[in-house]
Amino acid sequence: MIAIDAQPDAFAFDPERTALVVIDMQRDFVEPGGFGAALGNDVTLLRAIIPAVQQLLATARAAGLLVIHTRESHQPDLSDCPPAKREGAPAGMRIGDEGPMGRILVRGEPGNDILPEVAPLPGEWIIDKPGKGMFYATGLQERLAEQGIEYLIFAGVTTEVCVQTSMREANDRGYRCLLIDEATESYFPEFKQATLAMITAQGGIVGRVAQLHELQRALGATHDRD
Ligand code: TIU
Repeated sequence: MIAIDAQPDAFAFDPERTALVVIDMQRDFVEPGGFGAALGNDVTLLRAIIPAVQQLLATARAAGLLVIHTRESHQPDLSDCPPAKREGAPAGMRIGDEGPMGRILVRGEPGNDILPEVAPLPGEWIIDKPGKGMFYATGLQERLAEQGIEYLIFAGVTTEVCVQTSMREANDRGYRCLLIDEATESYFPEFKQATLAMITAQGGIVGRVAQLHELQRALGATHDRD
């Protein structure tokens, strides 16, 4: 077991039973001209975490952790997209509508791809999820159980939507969860800070939060590894 400094207190984990989960680092959320930008968001905030996610991936890969990437995505016929999930956005910006990078949040469209800078390597898991959380309708829990995974380290976007939802789902399923501060971001900086505060309040009610260098030091990586 390894223990690292975290908030509100140390996060102890066994690397052999730990997976890194990178949530939804997709072109549609992070690139200019994508879904996130079309909704009026400033994507430069999200792009700023790309180096940290790259370093985190390098650290996890070097340590032999299971690496999992998720994508928020739907079938082309939208059979896995409940009407309630489409209804909120203005016409032309709904899931399945034609956007600047193809049909919004539809599997196989260019915008649905993971950013090339943080692309999965062969053998890493890619989980397509129709919800904000990574367990809903994905079969992930069974796959993690088969691998004996008990600890999950989180990164990705956006902190208060898909990252937090996935972390809460994981916490309810008994996983011990850690979020890496520099490797997650929101379109709304105050929402990120509020989310970190929510996660770590009440003795770490949803998990723990650590700085990237704490994990790198524990796993024997250097700070600027890429
Ligand atoms: N991945 C994810 O967080 N999906 C979202 O829709 N996030 C927003 O902040 N909109």
